[in-house]
Amino acid sequence: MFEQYKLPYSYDALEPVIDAETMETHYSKHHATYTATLNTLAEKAGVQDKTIEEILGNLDQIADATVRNGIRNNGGGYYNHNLYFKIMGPNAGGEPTGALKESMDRTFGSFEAFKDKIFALATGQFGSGWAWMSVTKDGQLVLSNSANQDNPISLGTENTPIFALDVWEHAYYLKYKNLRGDYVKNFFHVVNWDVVAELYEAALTK
Ligand code: MN3
Repeated sequence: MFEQYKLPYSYDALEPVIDAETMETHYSKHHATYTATLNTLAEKAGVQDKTIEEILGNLDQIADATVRNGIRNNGGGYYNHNLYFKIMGPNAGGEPTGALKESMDRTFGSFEAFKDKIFALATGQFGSGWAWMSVTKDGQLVLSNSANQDNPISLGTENTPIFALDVWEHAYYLKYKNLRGDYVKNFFHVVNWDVVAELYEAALTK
C-alpha cells in the first residue's frame, strides 16, 4: 500500500510563495488521486509489494499497456509529489551548505548558475512537467526536465532525483496565473536545502 508523504507543515505554511488553497488542492486532491490510482493499478499489475523506484525503473515488465501507462503516470505522480512536498518547507530558502554546496559549485559554477539552469529547464518545459536535480550512479549531479509525470527513474536514467520542481499549472495557476517564471523564482524561497542535502548523502551511499 503506497502512502502519501505526510506533510510536516500546514497548508498555509509556505505563504506567500505558495498559497494555502493551491497547497491544499495539490496535496489533498491531485496527489491523493495519483496515490489512490497507483494503489489500484499496482494491485492489478501484481507489483504492489515492490518499491515505487523498482516499479518505475522497470515499467517494461508490466505487460498490459494500459496498466503500464497508468502506472507510469500515476506512479510518477505519486513519487514526484512525495519528493516535491518533502524538499519544501517554511523558514527555508537560502543556499545549500556542506558537501552538497561544494558539489553544486563544482558542477554548475555557483548557486546562482544552478538557479539559472533550473529556471531555464522549468520555464522551457513545454506544457506540464518537472525540473530535476539528480545524482548519477557515479555520484555526479545532473539537471533535467521531463514531461507529464515522467521522472529520471521512469525515463530509465538510473539517476536518483534529490530536487523536484513541479511546473504543472495546478502547482501555481491560482496565484501566478500564466507567470510560471515568477513561481519558479519564488520557489527557491521555500526549498529546504537541509532535506536536499540528506537526500544527496543518501544517494551517494546507495
Ligand atoms: Mn503537481
